[in-house]
Amino acid sequence: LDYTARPGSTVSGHELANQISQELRLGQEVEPSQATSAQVYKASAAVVRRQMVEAWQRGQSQMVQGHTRAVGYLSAEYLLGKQLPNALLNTGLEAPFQQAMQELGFEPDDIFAAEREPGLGNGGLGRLAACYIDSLSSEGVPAFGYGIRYQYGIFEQAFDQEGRQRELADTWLEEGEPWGFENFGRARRVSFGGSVVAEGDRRTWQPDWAVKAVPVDYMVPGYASGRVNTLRLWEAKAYQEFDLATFNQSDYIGAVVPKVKAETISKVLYPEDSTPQGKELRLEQQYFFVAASLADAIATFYPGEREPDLTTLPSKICFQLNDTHPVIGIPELMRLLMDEHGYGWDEAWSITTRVFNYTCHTLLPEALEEWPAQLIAHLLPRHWEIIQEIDRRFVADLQARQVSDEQIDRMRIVTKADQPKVRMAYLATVGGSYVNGVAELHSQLLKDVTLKDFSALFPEKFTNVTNGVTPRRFVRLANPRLSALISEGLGSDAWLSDLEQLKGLEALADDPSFVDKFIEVKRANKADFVAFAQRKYGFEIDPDTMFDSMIKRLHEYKRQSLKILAVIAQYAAVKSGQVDPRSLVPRTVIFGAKAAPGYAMAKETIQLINNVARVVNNDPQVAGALSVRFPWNYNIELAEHLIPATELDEQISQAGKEASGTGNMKFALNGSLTVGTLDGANVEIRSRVGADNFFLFGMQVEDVDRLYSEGYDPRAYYEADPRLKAAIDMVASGSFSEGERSTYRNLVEDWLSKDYFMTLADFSAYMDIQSEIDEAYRDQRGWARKAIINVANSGFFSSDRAVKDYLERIWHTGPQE
Ligand code: 26V
Repeated sequence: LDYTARPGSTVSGHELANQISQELRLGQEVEPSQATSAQVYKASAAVVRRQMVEAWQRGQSQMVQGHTRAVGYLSAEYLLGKQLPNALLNTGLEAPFQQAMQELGFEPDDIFAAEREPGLGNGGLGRLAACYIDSLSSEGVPAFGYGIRYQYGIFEQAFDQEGRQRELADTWLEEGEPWGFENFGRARRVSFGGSVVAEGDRRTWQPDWAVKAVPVDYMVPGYASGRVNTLRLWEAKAYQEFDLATFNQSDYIGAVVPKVKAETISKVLYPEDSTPQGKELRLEQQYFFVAASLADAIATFYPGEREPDLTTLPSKICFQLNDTHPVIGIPELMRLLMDEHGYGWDEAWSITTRVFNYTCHTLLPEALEEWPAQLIAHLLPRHWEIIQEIDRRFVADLQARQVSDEQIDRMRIVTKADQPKVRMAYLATVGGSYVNGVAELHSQLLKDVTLKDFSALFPEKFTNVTNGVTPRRFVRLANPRLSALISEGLGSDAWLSDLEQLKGLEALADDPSFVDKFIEVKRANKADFVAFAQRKYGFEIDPDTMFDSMIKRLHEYKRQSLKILAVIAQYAAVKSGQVDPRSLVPRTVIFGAKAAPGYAMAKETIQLINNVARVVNNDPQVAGALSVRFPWNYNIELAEHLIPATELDEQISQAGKEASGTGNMKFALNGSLTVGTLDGANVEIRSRVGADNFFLFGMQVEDVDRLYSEGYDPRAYYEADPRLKAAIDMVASGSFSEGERSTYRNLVEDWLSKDYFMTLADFSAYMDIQSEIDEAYRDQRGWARKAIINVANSGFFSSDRAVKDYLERIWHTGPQE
């Protein structure tokens, strides 16, 4: 055992128990025998955190003194999930903790349950950031995660009596939180507004208001790597928290107005995950965390230097822009270099373009951020000047390359219009070294469609890094039974830091005793989920049904509609007597999804799913054959319970719309089979696990393009497939709204007249593949064999591999030397 690789593993269970007791007595003034789970959790977190401090400090000083380029991951979102189990695993303290809890008389699961998960992200993009900082530490790379410490994370979802979504504030900080360390000594001033004044040939920004950015530092322990990096999340504070003069005039509210205004910046995560809405506060959030982070990185690598040689910055650190949200960092670094450090444009530009790289996470044109120039000019006048200059020089460069005026207009960073806009994706492409998509297909479509003009002129900038997920959280912690079986099958647990080793399981797919054990693991995981769902949601789920899950944000392109229409069609076929329910493979169809609060169509879909569940689950005619469950408030905790129990995973987006997907990877690694379209990373999963072990259906990108250009008429599909007609008619006639025909009017109208994502066109193929799936499932050992082959061939989808790809292709750095 390499003890330095596991900072806590020299500690015995007894010592750990003593430390936790001490922390309870001295830190919380409670006798261990009297302590609540919440108190034990808090004390345990403090003790575990202390175990990491030494490795953390060692890593920090090696980074600053060493010559290994660090990575600064700039992301507006980190969807972390619970910290305690992960910290215990990565530090080697799992077993001592079990012993300590036994000694103190507590159940570890009760202690874990006391933690509120930090939901500081919307979905895939935020969870990816969390996986990448885990892998960066696990690979021993000096790195920072930079972001915002939202006081309220992604909203808590509830359903009302009618099955509609209600949003409640996520009060994760309500009782404090033991992991973050408020590092007041590293606070930075972040300014806004005002104007630009010329002094000779220098232009400087005279802002008119500012907030204090205070970092809250989280340790990010690597898995058995001995490295602990920092996730630095900024919180906004007022410089003058309280105006005594105003208070003394009895204006008690007025006295705290500046405090409220400043703190608003880090108050809440925007819950939209696809359609940016040009909100001033959101731009303030973006600039706030990026400006603080850049200044912090410079202060870290040039400590105490008044006139640092920033031409060396690219050898110290590079910044990854996680989507366009932090792209304002490009003009901000230009401003710092020119206005604060006296560099000329060319030198500043050379540094800037070598420091930044950009990852695009979408293909939906409406999801690409464009800020009204007026808003930028008002909030960040100096940045607006710099952006215009970047644009002017870029256009001149294009002209020099003989690019046509028409193409130049398509490529401008600042659009030519009465109300010009700044296209952040273009600014990122021009202002950095590399642009990458998040799966092969997505990167190809970026080059061919979304950023076509750019890739034609600057092909060397474009690359792909297929997403990955951390096997520690999503296999080892979420699925201990499967993990033990994998380690048994492979003869060691080395796969946890080298996931391609899973390949060794492939031979065991033909070993009957291994297959039996695999089936037993899934059965036990299903039983656990049944108990969890009973406890948490009051659901009565039959474990002897196929668990068929679709968990992801609710979005039209992801096509939860397709799934629910197929369920309704099946139900309608039973009701009309066409199908004998006893002939069906019994299924529990499980949805998890949050809709953006302003997304009407998505909310109507949620309401429909809930009401289909109500009707179907209460109909004795389908009892035992079909049920629909919609556990509310889908989050990391629910994912960790549901994924290991799932047998069929739904990845059914319209081809060419899902950039990658990462749920698909988590499911395959946990031994579910996928039903999916050729979209995002599904393509790569299928090619690795083999066509026989993946349920492919539906149109491909070329079919979709052709159908758009021919003119798509959804009604023709409705008329052509009686199963589809029956399903839509059932919705329209009020079967899921107690006879009220208007409840789902928008949905029905959209299906029949627009259906932009071609749900109806893929319906028949989807129904047909579901029958094939039923047939495959009847052969339980054959199904298990396919699932084992999925696990064995999904090692590629580790975030460790993804991070290594970034290191090699984009960051050009590696582990701390
Ligand atoms: C956009 C916006 C717009 C303004 C409001 C807040 C907000 C937050 C996020 C986004 C970007 C959404 C893009 C996104 O989440 N993409 C997902 O990224 C995953 C990780 O790469 C990928 O697996 C999914 O396919 C992709 O949809």
